[in-house]
Amino acid sequence: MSLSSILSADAIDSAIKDCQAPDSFCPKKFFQLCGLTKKSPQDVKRVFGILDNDGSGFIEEEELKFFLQRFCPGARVLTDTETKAFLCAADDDSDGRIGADGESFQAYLIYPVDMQAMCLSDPGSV
Ligand SMILES: [Ca+2]
Repeated sequence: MSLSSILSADAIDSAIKDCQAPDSFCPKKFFQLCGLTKKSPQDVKRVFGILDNDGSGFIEEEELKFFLQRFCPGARVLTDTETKAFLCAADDDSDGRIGADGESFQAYLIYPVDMQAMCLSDPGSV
């Protein structure tokens, strides 16, 4: 199981390219660009499972850091600022990780609330 069996390579590519500059990563935009927001809840759950590299049922800070590399092995790691903003945005019970069972992950993807405000300042708006 890999992300490329769920998402198209082209979409992943454009999502990765969009956030190549450090601190330009916006999770909501990334999920839109890579096509995940159009996927079924089952597919979103599968993606969650891939991002949860150690199978703990949660996406921890350390796993979030390598988030982009799960999509594309040559991608950069997220900066501390990006990791913390991502975590903060999707961690709805403030336990320092995203989970369980992909619920807050899905809620974040499908029903984003005030996510624009959570996005890091966008230096070169695309
Ligand atoms: Ca984990």
